[in-house]
Amino acid sequence: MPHHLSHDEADHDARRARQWLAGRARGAGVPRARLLELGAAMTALAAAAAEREPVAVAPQPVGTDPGATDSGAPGPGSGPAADAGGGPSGIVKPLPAQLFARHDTNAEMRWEAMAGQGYVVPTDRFFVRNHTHTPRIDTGTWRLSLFGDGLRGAPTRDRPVEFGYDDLRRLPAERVTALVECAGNGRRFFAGQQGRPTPGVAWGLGGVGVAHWRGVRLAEVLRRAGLTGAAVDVMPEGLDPEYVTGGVNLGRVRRPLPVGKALDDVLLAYEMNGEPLPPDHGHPVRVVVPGWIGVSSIKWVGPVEVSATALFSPWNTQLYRMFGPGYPADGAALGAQSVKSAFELPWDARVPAGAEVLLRGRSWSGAGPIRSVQVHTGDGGWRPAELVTADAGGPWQRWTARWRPAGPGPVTLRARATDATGAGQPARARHNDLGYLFDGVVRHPVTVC
Ligand SMILES: Nc1nc2c(c(=O)[nH]1)N[C@H]1C(S)=C(S)[C@@H](COP(=O)(O)O)O[C@H]1N2
Ligand SMILES: [Mo]
Repeated sequence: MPHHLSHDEADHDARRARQWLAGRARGAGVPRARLLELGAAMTALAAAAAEREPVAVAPQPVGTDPGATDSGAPGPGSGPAADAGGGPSGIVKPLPAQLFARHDTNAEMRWEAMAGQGYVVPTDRFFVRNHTHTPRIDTGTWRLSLFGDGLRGAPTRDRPVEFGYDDLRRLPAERVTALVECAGNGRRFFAGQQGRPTPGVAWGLGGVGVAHWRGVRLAEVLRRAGLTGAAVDVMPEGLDPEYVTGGVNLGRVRRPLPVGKALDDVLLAYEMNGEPLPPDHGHPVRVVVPGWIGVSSIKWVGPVEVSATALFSPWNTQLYRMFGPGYPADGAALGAQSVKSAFELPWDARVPAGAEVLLRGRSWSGAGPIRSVQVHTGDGGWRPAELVTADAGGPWQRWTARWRPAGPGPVTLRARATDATGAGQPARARHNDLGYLFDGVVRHPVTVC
């Protein structure tokens, strides 16, 4: 399960941004002036959120995604208590409170739901990140439609090269174990630990999961569709509803990939953990882009543009970029996911005094395998955790640490990891206005009793 890092997303995005600003590319989706206004609106929302929100780490945070309200989804206030029936989230699978924390149209995995589980996250507890809602798509009428001037004969969006579901299933299949993580995972700790709330879904650490994916390589399909040497970018687009945020319709969820990455390790997945892809995770087919931020892995993929010129979408220009003090006015590209560590324990877990307990957790990084993990149990400083050797080189790393809590009372547990590139976890994450890529050490409260 090696990491694939042959194409650096940050470099790609920075280069594309320069071309876009120089007016050499097309298709940003939203006029530049409008994007700047939208940026100002989001900054204003961040400021409003900062005034409104008390600085607290609650077991069930309420989402503050400004977009969810505009897109017809339930707004703030429709927390777990208000819509416990299942419908309003727009998510199809059951969301029992012991497995998920709900944030409007999204569902966060509770880390205690991974206690006693194996390497992958079972599908019933895999997090769901939906900009709008899960669409129901019939495999019989579904088509993957490729078009653009990077393909032989330059097929158009109206007359694309099509593949049906059965066509894809007849092509050579591949299996990959890959991690999908939202770039906003850990966002609520910018508020809860650092006193600076940001807009966006208020994820704890559960906006991440690892699954076995099976499907056909995007490379295989691109070649059969007539890929030419002129192709530069490939942009898959979802069939879920258009996303409206801040009063702007950003269109369907889509994000370009450089053709090099598209030909390398990107999968068109039709199975997750050995079953047909379930509705919430992209049925019938989704893109899986190993090593890249979650939004690259487009669910319910339909159209795929293959272009001889650079492509842009709001998801790589105005959203999913680092903005704020210390970043360029046009934002900085998001690279690989940051290093994170989580205990497989409830928030505010109760732990018996006097007996030895085995703490379990996982650490991961988008930039490479985890090399070492340390834990801190409130007494005696940092010490090494024991790594599960079978996981070496994989997309995440399980670990354990023995602990004999002394007396009754509150304790703060901490874990921090270092990846193969040497990247670690600072005590405090560097701030950015939209709250991406939190990498700080999370302070996990437990009570010894
Ligand atoms: N079509 C479409 N694809 C999408 C999204 C979406 O809302 N629509 N969300 C993206 C984001 S932001 C993430 S983090 C991942 C989440 O995948 P999951 O819901 O299967 O966990 O899907 C990505 N693909
Ligand atoms: Mo995401």
